[in-house]
Amino acid sequence: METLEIPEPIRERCRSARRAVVFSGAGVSRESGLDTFRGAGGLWERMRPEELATPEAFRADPGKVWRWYAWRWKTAAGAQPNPAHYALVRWETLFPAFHLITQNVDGLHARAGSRGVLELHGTLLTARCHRCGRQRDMGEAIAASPEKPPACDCGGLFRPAVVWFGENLDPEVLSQAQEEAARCDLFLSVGTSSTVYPAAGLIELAQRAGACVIEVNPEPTPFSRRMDLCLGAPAGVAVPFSPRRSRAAG
Ligand code: BV8
Ligand code: ZN
Repeated sequence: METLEIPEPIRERCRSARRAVVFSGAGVSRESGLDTFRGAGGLWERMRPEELATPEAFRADPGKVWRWYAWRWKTAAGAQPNPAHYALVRWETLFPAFHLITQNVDGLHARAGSRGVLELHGTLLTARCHRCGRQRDMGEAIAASPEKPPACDCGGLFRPAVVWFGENLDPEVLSQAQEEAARCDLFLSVGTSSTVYPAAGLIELAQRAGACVIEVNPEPTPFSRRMDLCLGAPAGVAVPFSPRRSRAAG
């Protein structure tokens, strides 16, 4: 079902929900002017992930990987949060417990005002030494060395503090995300192709927990057929109009 109409039984489940989880992906930032990864016009249409978003790629050509992330950092720094980001800030106040879990590395949820965002795939805003783990501001690192990754005092190279393919997610962030997905009663998946694991596994955890699971995406995903509701619209349109807990429901 691809509609913005929300059937009454789903509205009721949203109104009575006590633990809500939102799981977001690149589509949420599309209306801020940032490219998605997959799908029409996505970043991966022009380049292969294994050429850029892997530790092997960084070892083989650190300059190429650094310049790509410098470009993405500049694009993200110049972008503004959109109505979907702002609507999700309000979601914090609508439920007794609320968690925002994102695959995005652009920092736009926090810039909109969301608190305690669980960033599953790290952040583009921080650089980290690949050898000793020292961290510094990504913007400063790019300004100091725009063409190649700057060297750390330990002799290692700085890289973006994101999670590349083949790398483990931060175990604490992942386990908190899994815990919240497994005990929520409302789960909104928004702007994600739901193809990258273990992140996409959160949807299954919420389904197994019996949560009401809603997807917001103009295109179908591998999970669409198993959703309680699919809203086939851009995030900036659908999220602000998504069902909320009404005052009357207390
Ligand atoms: C790991 C960060 C252990 C950096 C990214 C199980 C099964 C199969 C494969 C695996 C598996 N477990 C692990 C794997 C391997 C791999 C994986 O998932 N591969 C897939 C692709 C087959 N996973 C890993 O490697 C993970 N690590 O498992 O560690 C391990 C250790 C050693 C060896 C093996 C395993 C690490 C994955 C982290 C990858 N990091 N990026 C960076 O950003 O550069 S991935 C990248 O995809 C993105 O950054 C993002 O974080 C992630 C998810 O993408 P989406 O956010 O969903 O974006 P996408 O473009 O795909 O979709 C956008 C959607 O928006 C579309 O559906 C579109 O229709 C929609 N849209 C468009 N406009 C709008 C919209 N929606 C709403 N509104 C709009 N306006
Ligand atoms: Zn170092």
